Amino acid sequence: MMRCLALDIGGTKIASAIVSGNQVTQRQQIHTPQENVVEAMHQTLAQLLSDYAGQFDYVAVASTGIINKGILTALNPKNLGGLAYFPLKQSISQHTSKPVYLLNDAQAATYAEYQLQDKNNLQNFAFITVSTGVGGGLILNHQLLTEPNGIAGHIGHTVADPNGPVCGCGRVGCVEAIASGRAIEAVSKQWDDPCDPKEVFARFRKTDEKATALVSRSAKAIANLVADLVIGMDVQHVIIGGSVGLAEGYLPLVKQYLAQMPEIYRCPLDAAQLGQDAGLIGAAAWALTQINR
Ligand code: ADP
Ligand code: BMX
Ligand code: ZN
Repeated sequence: MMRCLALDIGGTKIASAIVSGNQVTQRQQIHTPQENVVEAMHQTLAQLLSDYAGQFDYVAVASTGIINKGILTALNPKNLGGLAYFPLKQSISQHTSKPVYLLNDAQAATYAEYQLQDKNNLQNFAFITVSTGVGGGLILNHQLLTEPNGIAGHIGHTVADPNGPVCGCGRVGCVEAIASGRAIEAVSKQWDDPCDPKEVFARFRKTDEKATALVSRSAKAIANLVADLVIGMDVQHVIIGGSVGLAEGYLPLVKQYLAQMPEIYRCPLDAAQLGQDAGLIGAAAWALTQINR
């Protein structure tokens, strides 16, 4: 069995592990650098490659940002401490002679979760991560969309409210500017009793009014995004991941908002079965399809 060094680079955390099939071992998790990001990212990757030296046959990276030809271009640089451009493949290849494969983090998670579905009866499928940002991946006609520019699936940057806040990507009112962990934090840190998103959810579960309104605003935007996927692309099933998406009480609320829409806009909605490992497992598995191409 081929051993993969899998990395999942998010706006908040970087997970790493050795993945063989669906077996995840030696998992580590560190914070994503937020300052001096270019230098810190090179150093972090160098450290990870040395930590796992000699234990893998190939490297697979799931990363936040638009991943095209080995380059990371942030759509929303604010999610990466201002990092807008990073030569991800080159940075890693300096430290290993093994092949390196890269794709977007949400695309990777999409691929992993799709493998667990009844694929013959599921033509169009999507995954949404509600995390630092809001990411997504699309399977259309059984195929994960990654070509031609790595952009497909960046559905967090469709518009939820044209009168909403300016998104870090420069557009006004993106889903990400309303629903993401960062969007929740932007509001909750301004409260008289400020708190982080984790605490917002704790208060929401105790039915605090402000917290409930903030979580509901996020869940409503995600429900509308699901409806748009169904009506725009005949998506048949959507999976939700990310620390906000998987937070207790969140998915039921999204389902509740979706249930209020006309039936044609609805589809089954579930939590990521692989939880926080979807990106790692998906990157490892997708890379194999590239090796055998
Ligand atoms: P990444 O974006 O790096 O993939 P996560 O999926 O963990 O990482 O998402 C990070 C975001 O989720 C942050 O905005 C953080 O505040 C928020 N978050 C982390 N833990 C929780 C939690 N238990 N409940 C709700 N939100 C959380
Ligand atoms: C942003 C964008 C996507 C990413 C999504 C979720 C950047 C840096 N990232 O929309 O590429 O998939 O966030 O990323 O522009 P995460 O960091 O929340 O996991
Ligand atoms: Zn945006």
